[in-house]
Amino acid sequence: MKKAIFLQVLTFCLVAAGAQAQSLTPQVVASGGGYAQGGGYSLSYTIGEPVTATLTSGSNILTQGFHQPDFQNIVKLLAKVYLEGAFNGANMNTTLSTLPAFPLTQPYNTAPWNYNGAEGVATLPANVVDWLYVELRDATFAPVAGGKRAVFLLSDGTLRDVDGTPGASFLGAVPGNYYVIVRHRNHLAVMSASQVGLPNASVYDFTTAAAQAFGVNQQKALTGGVFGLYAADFDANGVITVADFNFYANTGSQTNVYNDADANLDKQITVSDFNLYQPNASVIGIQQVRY
Ligand SMILES: [Ca+2]
Ligand SMILES: [Ca+2]
Repeated sequence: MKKAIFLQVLTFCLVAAGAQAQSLTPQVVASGGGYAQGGGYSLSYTIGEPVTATLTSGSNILTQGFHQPDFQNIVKLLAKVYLEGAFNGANMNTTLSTLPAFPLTQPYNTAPWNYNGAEGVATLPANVVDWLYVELRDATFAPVAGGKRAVFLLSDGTLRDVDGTPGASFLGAVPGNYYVIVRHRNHLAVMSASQVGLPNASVYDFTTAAAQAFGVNQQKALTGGVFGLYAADFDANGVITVADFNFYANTGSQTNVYNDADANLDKQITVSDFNLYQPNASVIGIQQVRY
């Protein structure tokens, strides 16, 4: 009897290859088998076990027995975004993630997102700015199966999945061309200017130009010639209006909190957050990102 303890390693390697993953650890009785590792890949095999499926992705081929029964496509997105509120001229502040109350599970399970994903971690990775909620849309901007994922935003603007790998891991999505929507709790959401072929080997970089986001005036020019999401869409409905001011005003001053009224993500709700709202009032997100 050979325990399939290699599965986690196998999962990691195949995710890195933009292929498949699963998470079961069942056992199987087989007449023989083995395990090998090298070059960033691991392989296990059993002899005498019926093959139940053959999976391919790019140049990777995997035949699957019944002790590896639950493979699921993972499509990887690599992207980079800045949040105006957290941006410090070079990268983004990670002040918020020093809070004891910083959530270890994704916070987009409330209105307006109502995303019920189970993304969470036991301990935060390094350099976390906050959680993001990322969506894939098809050519008609419609949601796609498996096209929702909450991930960490790191100080350099890159994404970090809760599975420990760079980027966002869309479980159950299929490789293809997608518009990518990036949402944050209190910044104006953006969508990629064009469809992005996923999995992507090079990062889709929203920060290099306003026009990396779909539509006119959907990103703000930041210090240093880079661009980021507009701060202070406090109610995250895709437009920055007096309703956002009211959200801020009704929340009132607070310290050491994880709260949507904290536009600059410094754990405090102060006039600094209003000062981010004021110049951004009346910025309107494209239809695809509005709730
Ligand atoms: Ca709003
Ligand atoms: Ca603040």
